[in-house]
Amino acid sequence: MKTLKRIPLPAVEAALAGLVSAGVLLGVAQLVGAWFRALASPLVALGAAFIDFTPVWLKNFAVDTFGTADKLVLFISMGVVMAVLACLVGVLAWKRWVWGALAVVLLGVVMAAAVITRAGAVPADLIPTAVGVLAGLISLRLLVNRIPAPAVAAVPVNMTAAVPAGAAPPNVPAQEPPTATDPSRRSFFATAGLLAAAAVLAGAAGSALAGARRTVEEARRLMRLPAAAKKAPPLPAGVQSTAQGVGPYITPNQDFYRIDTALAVPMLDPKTWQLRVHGMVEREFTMNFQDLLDAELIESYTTLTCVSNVVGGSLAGNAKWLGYPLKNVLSRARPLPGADMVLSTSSDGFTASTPLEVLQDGRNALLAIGMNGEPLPLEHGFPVRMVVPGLYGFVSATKWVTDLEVTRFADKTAYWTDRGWSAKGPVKTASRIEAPRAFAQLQPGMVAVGGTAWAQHRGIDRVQVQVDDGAWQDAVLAAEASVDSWRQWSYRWQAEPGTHTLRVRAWDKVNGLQTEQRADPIPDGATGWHSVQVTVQG
Ligand SMILES: Nc1nc2c(c(=O)[nH]1)N[C@H]1C(S)=C(S)[C@@H](COP(=O)(O)O)O[C@H]1N2
Ligand SMILES: [Mo]
Repeated sequence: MKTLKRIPLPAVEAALAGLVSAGVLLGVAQLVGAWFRALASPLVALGAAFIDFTPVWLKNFAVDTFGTADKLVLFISMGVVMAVLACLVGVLAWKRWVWGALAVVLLGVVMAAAVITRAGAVPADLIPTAVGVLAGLISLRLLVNRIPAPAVAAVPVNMTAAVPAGAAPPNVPAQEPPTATDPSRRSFFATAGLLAAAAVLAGAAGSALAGARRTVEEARRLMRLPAAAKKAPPLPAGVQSTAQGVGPYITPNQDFYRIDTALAVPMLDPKTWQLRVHGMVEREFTMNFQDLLDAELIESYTTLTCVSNVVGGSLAGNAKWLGYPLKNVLSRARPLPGADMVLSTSSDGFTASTPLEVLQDGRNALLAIGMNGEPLPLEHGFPVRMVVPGLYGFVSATKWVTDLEVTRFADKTAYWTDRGWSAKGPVKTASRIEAPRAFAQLQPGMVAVGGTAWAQHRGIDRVQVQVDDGAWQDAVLAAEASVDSWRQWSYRWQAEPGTHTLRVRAWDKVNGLQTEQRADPIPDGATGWHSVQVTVQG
């Protein structure tokens, strides 16, 4: 009988291991990539690079032959090339794990190159590929380990008969080529099936997430904000400290601190966004985004602060907000007597408890849709968030807000209150030195000292600086845009050689001098005077 050359089953399994692991690599990368731009997904970047590298004659051939299906054909050929490579890597890894692993890393480097050479790529775009390669390696290892030893199946069937009778002990039964139902192979196929399913799920979830992100990003890009019915008064000249090194009076959106509990930024389409207003009110109602666009919007300069900010810390930012007064939302709902709190909830379940009275006392408490002339960035609550001057963010600044319940502090508690923070969170008066930086090395002579102080909704009316144990000196206050936003200051210091401590303290217009007593952020905000140490060269 003629010897039929058969591919040994373990080699088929090894190729399958390679295929499945390639799927795991790409699926995981696709899922992680949902948190990055589209071109950070190795599959998308490879596709783009594939198109760039296709020779013109082949492109023309593809267009001539396949017409508008040319891209599809290109991608299918790319898929075939990748599948073949994946099978080869699988076999390689089965023969010699180190070579297989090296081949995966090498292919990972090729994918990384495709990602990083795309226009506008940043190093962080490599994270999806890196995580994907790691997942692919683990998958490959798991599968290769489950392929039974090659010796058994590598022997062609008809060769068994050719082995001299005495070569095998007589009690060894004739060896059957293993089949897929062989119990020793079940573990391999079960693992391969599980991993393949996981890869498909990860890839599908990643694509869906990325798709939602692109829909929402597109909606944001196309959004035109209406003009404010009541504009913020123009910024007075001189709101900026004259000292170099002090941050900008208006914090650019991309530099604005971000604090939230969201693992993935919620993706809310303004077309379907709704705000439910209910609870202890005479009239419950729901409003949509168009209602907000059509309403009389106002602008305000309001500084936002996080309760977790330490003395001298950077968890504060100042922006021009555009939004609809929460006072108007509430007057439409008509709160019932006894209500003293509005519990706001975001689409991802975060809650904040805001005193009702603060939302009704006439300050610029907003359902904000604009931040520094743009729609809210996705990370800062797109399409709608709350902004309330004078309260820390954790009790007032709910991003991606979708629900307002009028209730009582006695009946409901909010996210951070349940975790040991206070139920109410009025901002504490704070001041910080931003220039010079701590541990700066300075030249003797005139040094421009400067920074920021805030006491939202009360306003800052005095800032003083102390050098070592000297007398407190008045700093020069920058212009005040509103009592709801921070106030910068500057101070000219004649620096003499040596190591010095600079200290700052501020007064607000209602409570006077900020307290010197040090307190930790938990449960209701840090207090204490900020100081920095600097060295003046001799
Ligand atoms: N949905 C949601 N909104 C939220 C939070 C959150 O975790 N989830 N954190 C709050 C806290 S603690 C602060 S300090 C501010 C920060 O807003 P920002 O990230 O725009 O600076 O958002 C508030 N709004
Ligand atoms: Mo916060």
